[in-house]
Amino acid sequence: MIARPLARFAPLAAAVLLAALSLACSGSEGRRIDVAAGDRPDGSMYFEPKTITVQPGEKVTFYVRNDGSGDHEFESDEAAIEEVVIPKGRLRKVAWTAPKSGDYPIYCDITGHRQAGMELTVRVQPAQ
Ligand SMILES: [Cu+2]
Repeated sequence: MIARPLARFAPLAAAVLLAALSLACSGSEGRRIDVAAGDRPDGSMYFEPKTITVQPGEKVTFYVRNDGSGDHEFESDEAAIEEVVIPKGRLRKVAWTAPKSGDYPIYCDITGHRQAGMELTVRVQPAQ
């Protein structure tokens, strides 16, 4: 049995707990977006998916996994994402807040990689 003074605060405690839980789940990370980086036997390279759609001002965290045979990078001058190196076989989290509407490239800046296909497009647009 809960003592009366405590029972009075139970709804408040529940609300605080719920708020803390929802923070832990959606959190400051925002939406999780998985991205795979890698290369194929024919020498071509990729980011998957090729196109990602987000809303202006949306907070997201890219989970970039390097499935390739060497190091790769994840960056964008246009979208203000500083270079992050993802070693072979590793995962790196990149937190980012989407800018104003538009299409922004994200790419790997290691020599030859972008030309080999390591570029994706982030489309920033309001919810439909
Ligand atoms: Cu690369």
